[in-house]
Amino acid sequence: MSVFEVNFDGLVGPSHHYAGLSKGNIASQANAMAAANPKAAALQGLKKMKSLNEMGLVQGVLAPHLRPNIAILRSLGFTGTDAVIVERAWRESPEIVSKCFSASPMWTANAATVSPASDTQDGKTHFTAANLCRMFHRSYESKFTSQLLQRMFSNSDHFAHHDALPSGHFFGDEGAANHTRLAESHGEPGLEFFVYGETAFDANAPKPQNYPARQSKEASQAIARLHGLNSSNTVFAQQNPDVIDAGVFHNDVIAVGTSSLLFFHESAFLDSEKVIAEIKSKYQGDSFYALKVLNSEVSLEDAISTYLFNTQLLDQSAPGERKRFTLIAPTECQENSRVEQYLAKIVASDAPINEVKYFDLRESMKNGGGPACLRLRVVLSQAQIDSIQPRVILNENLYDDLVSWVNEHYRDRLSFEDLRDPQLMTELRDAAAALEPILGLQGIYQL
Ligand code: SUG
Repeated sequence: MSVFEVNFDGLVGPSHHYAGLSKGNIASQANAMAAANPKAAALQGLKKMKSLNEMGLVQGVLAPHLRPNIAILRSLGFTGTDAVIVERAWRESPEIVSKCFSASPMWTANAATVSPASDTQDGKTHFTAANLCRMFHRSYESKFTSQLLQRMFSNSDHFAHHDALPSGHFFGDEGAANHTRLAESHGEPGLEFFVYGETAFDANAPKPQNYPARQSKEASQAIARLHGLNSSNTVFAQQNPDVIDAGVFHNDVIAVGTSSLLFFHESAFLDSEKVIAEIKSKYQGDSFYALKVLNSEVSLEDAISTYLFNTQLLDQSAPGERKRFTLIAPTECQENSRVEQYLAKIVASDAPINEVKYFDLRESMKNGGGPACLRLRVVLSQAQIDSIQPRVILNENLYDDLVSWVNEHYRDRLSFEDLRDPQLMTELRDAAAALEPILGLQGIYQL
């Protein structure tokens, strides 16, 4: 039975804007209040999805969330009609309005942690929606994310769903951005590698000083328990607190891995040698390759500004063949001569990355979201794929439908001030209503 690593990319929502909402995320802070182009953002994301599909990969789509989230504004004491609520909230706190309009669910690497059937005790694929409780504008995503995942992956013979972990920073969970699965091939039992930013229960353990550690060890351990993993197929490692303070707010900004390859910066983990030794001791197979990038090759600063590690690694090898991977990188990597030269050197070397493809994802990058942030990986067998709603799997028709939908419903300029325009809310709701049948998800937005 064929097994695939399916990338479910977040479709960028029509309220995409820049508001500097994420402390510790340098790009988000730097671009606060710049005008965004939601149409270009969505089309850039769709182009990446189409290209991966054309490379022969199974490509999925995750629907955007409905914005603004009026229920949250009501829960904060704003009353009246929906338009009045937005206007009142704007007058008191434009920041709250922005947070309730955020298109942040586009970064689906933060939607959930997923453990494939071949790793779990009961042989089902497990999903835990991330609570994202460290950032208010993301903390209410998990409710709709859970509903969406349960609707898409509804066959209980194949899939098990868990609620997001309890809120509060002790169990801060940012999903697959801090979770990597390593295995000889996607279909074989794998090793699940969890990277956390702090041990929340231990006040004396190392922690970042300036920026929040968004993932706790306690949260990662809870997810492993929920998913029926065990000590032989898990590794827990602490992210280096200094890199969090330098702007690495998720592990996927400093490391990326899939199947037999882990590509990481030397400063990524608190004790890299020990971490890699533990992975090697638990990994089942002979192909594991740890590709460490030294600071002298690519500085931490260049890694963060170009998102060299927020790239997608695609295992392109046929069974039994020598491993070869394609790297999907943002154009920012190409524009930095040091990073571009490093990548050219790697491709020419014996390391298993054989090709780099660059994509313009500038609109998402300006909020700190690169190629890897935009996708949630779900390893699925053909039988599992056959069990899910087919309109969420990309093909030429769906791509064309989504491009037409974006062209019809999205603005090409959205500034912070525009959020108070009552017409915008109508446009966002019309767009959501038109999207439901395109993705075969009628009623999902309960409009
Ligand atoms: O959570 N940015 C997101 C970026 C998430 C990137 N995801 C991964 N690395 N997997 C965040 O910080 C910025 C929103 C704003 O400022 O308007 C934001 O939420």
